[in-house]
Amino acid sequence: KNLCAHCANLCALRVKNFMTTLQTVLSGLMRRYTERVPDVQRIIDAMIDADMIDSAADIENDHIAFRTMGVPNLGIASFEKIFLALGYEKRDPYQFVEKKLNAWWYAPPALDGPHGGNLPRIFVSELRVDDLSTTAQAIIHKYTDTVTADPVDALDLTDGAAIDAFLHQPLWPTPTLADYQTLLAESEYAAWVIYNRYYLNHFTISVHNLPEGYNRIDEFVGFLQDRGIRLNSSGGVVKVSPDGGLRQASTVAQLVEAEFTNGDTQRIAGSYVEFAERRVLPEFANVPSDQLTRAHRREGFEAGNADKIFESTFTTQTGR
Ligand code: OOG
Ligand code: NI
Repeated sequence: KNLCAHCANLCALRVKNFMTTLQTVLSGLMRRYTERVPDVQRIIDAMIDADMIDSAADIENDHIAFRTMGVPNLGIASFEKIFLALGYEKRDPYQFVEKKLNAWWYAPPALDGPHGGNLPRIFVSELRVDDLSTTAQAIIHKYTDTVTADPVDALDLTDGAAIDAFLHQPLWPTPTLADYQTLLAESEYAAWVIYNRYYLNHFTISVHNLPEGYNRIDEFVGFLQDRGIRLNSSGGVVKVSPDGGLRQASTVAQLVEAEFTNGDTQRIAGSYVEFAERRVLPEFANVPSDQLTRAHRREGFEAGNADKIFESTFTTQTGR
């Protein structure tokens, strides 16, 4: 499916088409996300001000994340088709029993060229709707049952503008404030998705590629705190994988003025920003620093870290 229809290979033409489509999708996501999350520009400006980068283009986006409802026609099974068609590869699953979530991560196409090697990974999670109370399930289905066929099947996945429009369109009717609040009391994640849908949940600054003095997560977190950026404290500000190789932190989600049905409005959690340091694997400890690539660093994700990062949008963090 990812191969060229003409030559049956991942040829230069096919790669070029992936890149064009992907760049359209990624820039559409980042544009709307930057508008919605003032911390994004604040952090970029602070990084420029500290001479870490010349512009936003110097930031490597480690990964982006999306949330979905695990119901027929939606969920990971539907959402992943978009990025699989653009050359992404499905990697490892993760489970979050307490939060009733499943997740997978996807590796970007290993395309040669100036940008291909450093496209963001993708982390997609879904709510295990069947595991919620019957009340919460009924609320979710009231909205999601309006989706009667997999909407991704109707999309032209070679058309970046069409994918961009799809990701930012309301897939189901706007919820009532009462339904939002009932969901929030049982599952913060459910409430987030019923309102925010496929809005980009976060992008992630690769800390290890920043200049010396900022390229360790503790240094970068100190910099953010000095500049007054509020960080998720769940499980400690810096989350460290058991192997020590993946170190992550995130902001507390910023509030957006949500408009519910009947003109009700409320400030609710929107999206946040994440920071990741991927350490060089022990077997590559002797590789000179100017020759290090992604292949030399800790890959993938870590369930224990992710479990706490999810809480960046929870009222336990936003209400601190
Ligand atoms: C995703 C939380 C997990 C990571 O990098 O492990 C995560 C979410 O909040 O939807 O981002
Ligand atoms: Ni993340």
